[in-house]
Amino acid sequence: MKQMNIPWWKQAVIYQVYPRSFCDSNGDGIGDLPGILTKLDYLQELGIGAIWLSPVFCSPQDDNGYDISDYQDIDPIFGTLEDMDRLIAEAGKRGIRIILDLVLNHSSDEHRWFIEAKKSRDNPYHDYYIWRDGDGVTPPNELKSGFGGAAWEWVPELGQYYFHQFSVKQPDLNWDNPKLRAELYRMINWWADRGIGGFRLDVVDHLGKDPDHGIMKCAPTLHPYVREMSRAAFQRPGLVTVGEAWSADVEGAKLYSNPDGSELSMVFQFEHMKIDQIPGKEKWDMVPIDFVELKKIFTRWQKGLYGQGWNSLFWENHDLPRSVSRFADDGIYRIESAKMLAILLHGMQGTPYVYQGEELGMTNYDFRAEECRDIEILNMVRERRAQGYSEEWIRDAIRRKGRDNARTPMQWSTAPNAGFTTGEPWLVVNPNYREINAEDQIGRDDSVFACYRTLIRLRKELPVLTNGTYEPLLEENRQLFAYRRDDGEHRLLVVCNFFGEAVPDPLTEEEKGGRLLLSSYNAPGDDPAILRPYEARMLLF
Ligand code: TEU
Ligand code: CA
Repeated sequence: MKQMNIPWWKQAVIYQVYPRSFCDSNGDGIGDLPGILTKLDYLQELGIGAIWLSPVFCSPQDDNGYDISDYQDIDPIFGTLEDMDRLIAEAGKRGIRIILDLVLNHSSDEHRWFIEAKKSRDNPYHDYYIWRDGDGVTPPNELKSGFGGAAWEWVPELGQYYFHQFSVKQPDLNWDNPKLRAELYRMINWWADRGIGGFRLDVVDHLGKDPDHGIMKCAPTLHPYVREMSRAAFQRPGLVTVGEAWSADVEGAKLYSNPDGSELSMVFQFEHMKIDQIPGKEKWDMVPIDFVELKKIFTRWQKGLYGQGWNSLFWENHDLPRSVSRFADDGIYRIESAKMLAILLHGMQGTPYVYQGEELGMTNYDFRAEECRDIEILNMVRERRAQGYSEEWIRDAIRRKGRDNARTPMQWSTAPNAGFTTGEPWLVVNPNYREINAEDQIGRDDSVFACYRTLIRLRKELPVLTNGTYEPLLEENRQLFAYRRDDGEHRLLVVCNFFGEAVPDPLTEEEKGGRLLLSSYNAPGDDPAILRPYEARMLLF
């Protein structure tokens, strides 16, 4: 029942692979491309249309590959260019496209361009980066790096500072230099010619900036640059592009995802991900989730982009904690609540993304600080210790928000190290793999995996999921998340109990006559007018 004239990515679900933690083929403890190749059948069984691959380019791995030293080669820890070609081909045979993760805001300080740029002020590559004169004592201004400390690093040989929004090993590229931009577009086309199906653009909102005026992102140059890049590299049939934009609001997203195709296919926006954070503070400084506000955020995006843009839908990625631990219950209702989150999100309009292990209901891990590997966590620990925060506070912050929660190795089976590696894993394996693993879940129809598989299939079969309007229901209800979709032919009703207490269902009458497509429970309850803890229902009319 494929609809004509609709881009594939409006009916597909995209699966994010964090290569380091997915599957290790050679026992060095680090996941790699040959490892991914052995899991393509698993992904085909799940039904996904594309893999978004976190960076596998050459990199000193200061930020796990988000610091690239060669955009046109594969880091030896992950494999070779031939492995990538094989991955493209083998995935293609299974109807799966490969989406690469382009980090264009910055490169590694070990990139050839930066090594050249540092040699002298008149080196041809000098202007590929952002330099300001100085005295080595007072940086050009107060701007801070995202990973702690000043955003300016002194280079004594040049008598200049360079600008870096992330670590010192991630110098910002100078997007105001047309030569640099052209060089990046050439590189993107080189990958597209190799058969790459799309690109995820890291921190796309940072490409336009004005550091002299304290502006790190969304400068007036931003959208012109994105449009130029789109004209130069993205106008190929079927190519999907998704920008990561923490700053995006609905109006901004309409530009990025303009249906005229002038910029990108869609952006990741993070409003729902900032909901447990004190405004203006860091992600570690948390407030309880305002559930009614959470619903309003989804409504604003669903209605705001309807017909005027395109949403991406996600609960997780490699920077975020596990959704079942953050928004639901990773204890006794882990399975029901993981399914509830899935049904809730996958009933909406947009392209859903599943982050590896989310389809199994993988959970956060209670890290000791010494077990962490992420540069962001390590910086936070250093800073907060210096500020006198207690060890208990720090550990709790890591457990709730640390990026390594998402990066513990994929839990394949009950074999040692969850079947991820035969060696020593680069990051601790969550010991709950004995209970939570793919091998156990693939075969059963009551698993979280089975729920995701069904949702992915439904999206291909039911046009209302792709095209239907979105109408929020019970907006002020403090426990239920409910909405209706309608495409003129079918109606879809999604009703979710977002919490761990049973609650009367005010929509019982409305549900009559609908066909239950999917529920977070395997069997109906005694009283259909009661929604059990984390009970979710998706009905078709
Ligand atoms: O993340 C963008 C970003 O702004 C992060 O600092 C984000 O705020 C943080 O991870 C939330 O915990 C992207 C990548 O997704 C991330 O992995 C990289 O570290 C970062 O860019 C730098 O490339
Ligand atoms: Ca390996």
